Amino acid sequence: MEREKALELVKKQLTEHRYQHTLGVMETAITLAAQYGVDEKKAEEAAIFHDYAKFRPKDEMRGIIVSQGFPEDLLAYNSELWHAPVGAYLVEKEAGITDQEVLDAIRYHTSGRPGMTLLEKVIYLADYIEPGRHFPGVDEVREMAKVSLDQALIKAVQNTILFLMKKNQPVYPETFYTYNYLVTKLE
Ligand code: DGI
Ligand code: FE
Ligand code: FE
Ligand code: FE
Repeated sequence: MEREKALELVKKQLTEHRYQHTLGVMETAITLAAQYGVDEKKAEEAAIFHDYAKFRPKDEMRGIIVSQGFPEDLLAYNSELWHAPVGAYLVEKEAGITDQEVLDAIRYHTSGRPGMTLLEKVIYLADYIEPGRHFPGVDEVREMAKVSLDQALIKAVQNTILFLMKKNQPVYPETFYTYNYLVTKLE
């Protein structure tokens, strides 16, 4: 889909702040894609749509997770996790995106997954380091991203887990599996 058309569709789904975040993820994802040999058009499309479902009502998201047979253990964890798989579903249904690699990059942008593709890594990382992000440690990850996609990704996943644990929040198992996969692979 053309960038302008995709942005028009997604803008209607988001707040202005979240739309600006999306533009940041788009620019960052294209840069990372070029740097690490990933299809730039797929990176652009996945980035534009990655938070498509962010503001859907919880009841709607819960219903989609159940009816589509998505992992129901999601329902026992933070509802912030739900917009990723639900987004992949709605982007196909409502925006007509059919590229499974793009849809998977949306599906796994919050938890990652073992065996994640380069495109999935690019979207996860772009979401974490886009210029609008200001949390502690983000500059270090931005610097690492210039050198190693995997090292930067490990740091991002690690920071996310530590952040949740410091707040006594549960961590979704898939997030731990992603971390274990990334560090085991590098040994
Ligand atoms: O949608 P964004 O805010 O751009 O970013 P995101 O989709 O990466 O993450 C959304 C939220 O999900 C973020 O506030 C942290 C939370 N989160 C990420 N991984 C986990 C998680 N929450 C729990 N409970 N467990 C996780 O593993
Ligand atoms: Fe998100
Ligand atoms: Fe993220
Ligand atoms: Fe995001």
